[in-house]
Amino acid sequence: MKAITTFGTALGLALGLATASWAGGETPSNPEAKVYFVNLEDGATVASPVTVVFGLSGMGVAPAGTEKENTGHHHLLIDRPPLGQGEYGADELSYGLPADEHHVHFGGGQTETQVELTPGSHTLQLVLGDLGHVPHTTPIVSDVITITVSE
Ligand SMILES: [Cu+2]
Repeated sequence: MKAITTFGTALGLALGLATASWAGGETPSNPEAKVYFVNLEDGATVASPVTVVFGLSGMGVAPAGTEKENTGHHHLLIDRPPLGQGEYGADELSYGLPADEHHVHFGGGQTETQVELTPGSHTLQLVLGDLGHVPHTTPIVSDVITITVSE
């Protein structure tokens, strides 16, 4: 993932494509599709580990690497700007999401997880990625929610 991202960044700079636009990668989505948090609401107070259940309508879940129309796998963005924003926002839309503590991939096709979060306020966002971890065009993203983890 790191290698792909680095290559993508270099390519983007070389071609002068580092412009921010609300487009994703080469894989088309169903623009009507929705990804959402099933069990968490914006403003909720929860205990860690936090169970997060991913909802998807209008498209299907498939493991990473699966070439099948109208499918993707879930990614959980933790404590970072909304998809497409921030320093690498344009790159991640075109070249894919990194894998680190702020970007958790569910390439096995999982539809829920448990995350350990420190007490305090955290933001979460769900993003569907294609077989190569790149957001679709149109990107399928949830609202960013803010939750509070109790002591
Ligand atoms: Cu991924």
